[in-house]
Amino acid sequence: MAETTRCGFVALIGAPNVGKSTLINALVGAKVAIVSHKVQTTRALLRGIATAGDAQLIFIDTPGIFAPRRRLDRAMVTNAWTGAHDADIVGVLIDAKRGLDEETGAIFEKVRELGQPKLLLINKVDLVDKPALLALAKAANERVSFAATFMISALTGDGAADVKEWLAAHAPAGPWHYPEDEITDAPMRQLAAEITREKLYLRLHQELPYQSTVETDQWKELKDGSTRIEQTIYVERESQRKIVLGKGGATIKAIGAEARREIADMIEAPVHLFLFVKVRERWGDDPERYRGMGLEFPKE
Ligand SMILES: Nc1nc2c(ncn2[C@@H]2O[C@H](COP(=O)(O)OP(=O)(O)OP(=O)(O)O)[C@@H](O)[C@H]2O)c(=O)[nH]1
Ligand SMILES: [Mg+2]
Repeated sequence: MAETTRCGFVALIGAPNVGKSTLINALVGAKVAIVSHKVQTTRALLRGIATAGDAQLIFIDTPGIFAPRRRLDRAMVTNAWTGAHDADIVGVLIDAKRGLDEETGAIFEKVRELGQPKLLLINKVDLVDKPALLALAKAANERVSFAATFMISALTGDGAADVKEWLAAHAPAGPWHYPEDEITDAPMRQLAAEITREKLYLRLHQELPYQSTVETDQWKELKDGSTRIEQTIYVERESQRKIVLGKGGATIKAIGAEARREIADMIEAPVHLFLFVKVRERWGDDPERYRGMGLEFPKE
């Protein structure tokens, strides 16, 4: 068996918001990574696992790469490059509409130094005309030597099967790393916290810049088959806490209801979700919070 199987680690990297997490979900065929229209949604590395023929493909979702300013930014960007360095193949996503802007150019400079085969994935092709796409593919390939270029729409799933097929053919030979039916390596507690963070982002994208984080504090399977989950949403200021709670607690209630529904779907059991909101000034400088997110705490 081991002689015929293949197994490849594929990191997906790119600027914030280009659609890396959306693509992971399309490739895996299930939602494993949270997605939002805000930049810097993904924080830690998350693996989504797919199979294609005799190949197991382990996709690594990474935080968007940008010029970091704050401590949390630095942790995220370092994390993204770590994901790229550890992979067998690197998929570089660009946003077809944004094209080769300065941020993408800076990423290309560093991508060039990576030794692994690199794939160019031009995403969001549903938003642009074909001639523009061809020009973009040409310009990108002049700057980095990509092993192949794919035009895809992670949102509609267009082109995802071709990407998978290419990766399956180019993954190194070897035994599978995960059981056949596994779709992610992230623990349920972490996925559940991410789901709540996604609902928070989707509901409060204007009011709440991304200074919030969610942790699962308690996870208890009850005798009646339901699961009791307690989570804490950390914000940095009292004013943000008020926003998350909303008038008469309406906002937190709505976030809780949406998160509860999705978590229940994921674990296929009824869920009682209790959300708490705590102000933790400068949680972005608190090592304890980084552990919860699966990030290294940068010294400065
Ligand atoms: N029109 C269109 N929108 C897309 C496509 N792929 C992703 N998006 C949207 O782009 C936004 C960002 O998607 P994400 O998957 O969260 O992007 P990301 O690269 O993981 O972002 P970060 O984690 O913040 O770095 C979301 O609103 C997606 O719905 C696509 O193919 N077409
Ligand atoms: Mg993401």
